[in-house]
Amino acid sequence: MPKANRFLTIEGGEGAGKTTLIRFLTTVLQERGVEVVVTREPGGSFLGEELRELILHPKPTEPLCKEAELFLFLAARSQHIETLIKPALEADKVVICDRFNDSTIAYQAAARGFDKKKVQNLCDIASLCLSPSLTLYLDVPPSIGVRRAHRRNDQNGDQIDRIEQEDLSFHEKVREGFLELAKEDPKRIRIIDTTKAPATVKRHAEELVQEWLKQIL
Ligand code: T5A
Repeated sequence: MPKANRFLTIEGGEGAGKTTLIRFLTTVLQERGVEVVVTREPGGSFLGEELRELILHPKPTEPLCKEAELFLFLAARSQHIETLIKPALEADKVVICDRFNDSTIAYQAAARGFDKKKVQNLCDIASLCLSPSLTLYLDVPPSIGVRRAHRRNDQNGDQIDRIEQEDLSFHEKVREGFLELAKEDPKRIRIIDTTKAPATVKRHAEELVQEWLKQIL
């Protein structure tokens, strides 16, 4: 496994602003002459994108049980690492990944109710023990984030996905799960308040990433 110090993950609940921020950070890094690979979970490989569709927009004929959901996320991750993340890190590129193991802990353990330690052990297996050296957790109350995600879907003509459809209490548990992870590992997981104006969010994220670049380049 390559050194993972160039591996950056962006985490958050629904509509937290991950996509928006990743676009901005990619530009910041490229302007510094850094080669960047941007990817997402579930997804990032052929199998991962197929699994994404099955997980987020399954055929209505058969509800997806939570155990199958957990293992599909993990399967997508292993394939993603083998085919895209590992080769990019080995080529000394910076990899920015939209979601990774922390999402599985927040969604499948904290919100779906699986035992956290067991899910962490499964994540270690699925991710070949690869861990990011910096994670930006974008924090927003679900009442705001879900509204933003719905508005964006309406504007883009996108369908609301299976997990976005969960009720607010589910998304509150996801948020608590992320905040607990950030408390446990404050050096790696940095919290950014995305109720703030986009310019403020970008400035905070850029400061953290510039600091990180000093350590990894
Ligand atoms: N999942 C994933 C699991 O359950 N387990 C796992 O292990 C993994 C890997 C993936 C789903 O799968 C689940 C989690 C998810 O439910 P996704 O597409 O990655 O789906 O997740 P979403 O949260 O749905 O991501 P979105 O793409 O919908 O939201 P983003 O990217 O966080 O938000 P973004 O940037 O599109 O912004 C949303 C809207 O808000 C505006 C933007 O312009 C946009 O319109 N916005 C702001 N508005 C005001 N102030 C700000 N600061 C703003 N920042 C952005």
